[in-house]
Amino acid sequence: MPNIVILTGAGISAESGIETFRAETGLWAQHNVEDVATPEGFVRDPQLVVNFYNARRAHGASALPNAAHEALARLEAENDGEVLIVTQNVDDLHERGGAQNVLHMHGSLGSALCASCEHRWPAPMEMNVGDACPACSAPSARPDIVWFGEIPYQMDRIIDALGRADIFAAIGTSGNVYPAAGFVAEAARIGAQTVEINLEPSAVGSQFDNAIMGPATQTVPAWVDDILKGR
Ligand code: BJW
Repeated sequence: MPNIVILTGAGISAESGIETFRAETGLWAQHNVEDVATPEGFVRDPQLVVNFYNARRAHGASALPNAAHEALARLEAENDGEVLIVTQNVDDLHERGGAQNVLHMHGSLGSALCASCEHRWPAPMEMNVGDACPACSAPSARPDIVWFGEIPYQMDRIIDALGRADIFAAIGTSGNVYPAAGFVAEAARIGAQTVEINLEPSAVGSQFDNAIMGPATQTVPAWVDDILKGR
């Protein structure tokens, strides 16, 4: 009955039709990251940023969870030990695939955040610049997304779970963004078995004990089967 922490990235949602960031034709090839994913970019041109996330919210709503999301939900339901899914993704495909214990360390498209009082509420499909906060009425709504230079959410809970993990798996993430890219080192330090599941080795691939290469919709269900059979 292993305790398992799973870190997921954009690659797990790629086969659901959601673009990754760093692929040749990915989101960062189409948009300047400084403009759309930093607090400074939001101050400079809030309309550009709100439009960027409105488009991704609409696209995400029409995507469906795939076999990899569903396999992780099955692992969560059937494993005797704890399973925590830490996702860097801002879509809700883990939840719609049936998972319940999901932590969105980089925020969620489905949530709005008040930049004045930090109140959160469900984001409308189309946010507008200057939307009023329902708690304090300030015209300070922003997408509830962790941009570069901001502190990822629930780090204490993540570090605590890593400290109890017997297995750490990173699925579909390029290992370019910290602190998530540092989780493998932290898990290895406390003696967890580590596995990378990806199309190709990530930037931190050499730090994992094992690697499973291939599309997530094939590799993740097979890996979950092996874990549940105790292999
Ligand atoms: C498939 C597949 C298939 C494809 N099957 N696989 C240490 C050193 C240097 C810099 C830093 C450092 N620590 C912090 C920093 C600064 C910075 C950082 O990391 N910069 C780097 C660029 C160097 N980090 C931050 O600013 C973070 N904050 C921070 O560190 O605060 C300080 C602090 C931390 C902790 C405690 C106290 C203080 C915040 C980072 C915020 C990241 N935000 C973004 C955008 C917002 C979300 C959004 O708009 O969606 O988050 S950036 C973007 O990258 C997004 C992603 O979540 C994130 C990771 O990308 P991901 O998921 O890995 O996607 P890709 O595209 O890179 O990779 C896809 C992978 O899938 C590839 O490997 C493919 O092979 C694979 N794949 N198809 C399987 N079918």
